[in-house]
Amino acid sequence: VDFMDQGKAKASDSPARKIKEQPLVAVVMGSDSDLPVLRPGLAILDKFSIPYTTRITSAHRTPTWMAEYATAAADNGIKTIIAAAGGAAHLPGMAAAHTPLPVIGIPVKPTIGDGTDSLLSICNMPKGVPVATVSVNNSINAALLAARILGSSDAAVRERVEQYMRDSEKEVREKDRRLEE
Ligand code: RP5
Repeated sequence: VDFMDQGKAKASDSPARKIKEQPLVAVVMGSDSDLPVLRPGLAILDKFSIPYTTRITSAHRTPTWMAEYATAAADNGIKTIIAAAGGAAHLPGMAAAHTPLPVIGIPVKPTIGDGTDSLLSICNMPKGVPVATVSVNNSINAALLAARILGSSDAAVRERVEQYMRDSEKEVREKDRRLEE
């Protein structure tokens, strides 16, 4: 799969790029069919200049590889894991079971149903193994949450989060102003 090991990805279907710097976020997915859902979030990580890597680590089809990857992530310099999966959606929870790093789960809407099953699979973790869960297909919030986690100890990233918040406020205020026109 040509996007594996890329250091950056664009919201559009871009060709693979080699990692140029130490990735801080690992974006793992159960299948390459999850990638379109992830692209808006990857675009946020790009916008914030947060280095990341994307990997397919299926909890079902590649269980040993999935466990090895999550287990080694912290020692490999990863600070936060974003894990996307649909349907039974075990990947975020299984990743969290193998790492002390914060794991953010993205429920992916499967071909059957509205994604509620993915959402419940990910957020209903038994106590002791937390997964921070965003709404169905919401890779943007997953990326923003990863940025906030990194920003708590990185002033440059925190400033980009604050700028994003200012920009969002400005955009909504502008829309509000236009309603009067
Ligand atoms: C999950 O099953 C993946 O995360 C994906 O969302 C879903 C379907 O995978 P494919 O059958 O499209 O590979 O493991």
